[in-house]
Amino acid sequence: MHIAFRKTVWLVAIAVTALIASVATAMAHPTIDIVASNWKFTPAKISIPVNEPTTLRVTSSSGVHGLQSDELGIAQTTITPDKFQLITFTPKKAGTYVVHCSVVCGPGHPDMTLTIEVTP
Ligand SMILES: [Cu+2]
Repeated sequence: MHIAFRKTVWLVAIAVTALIASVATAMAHPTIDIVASNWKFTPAKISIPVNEPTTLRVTSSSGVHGLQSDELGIAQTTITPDKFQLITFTPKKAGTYVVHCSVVCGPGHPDMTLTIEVTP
């Protein structure tokens, strides 16, 4: 009886610790929503920490666009309307990266950028 009670307390303690750890992880790495449209990314600028995995959830509200960055380790991703895609990468170096839309999408394409600030 006494041993069973101690075992229960121990298991509850482990469960609470695991819950706190998973909540802390989720808070430290929130998924960032990015909406591409003709011809901008919204938000146009994001800030993320260096050396930590970051996940972007991208979609388009108008037109077909894309994201790609060798420097940041973002593989070519074509962004299409009504489809949500997850892009996970880990920036290795702090700095400000101006990532251009990687799909020729029309007259506003040359100026369509997403600025990613990687903080130390
Ligand atoms: Cu474009």
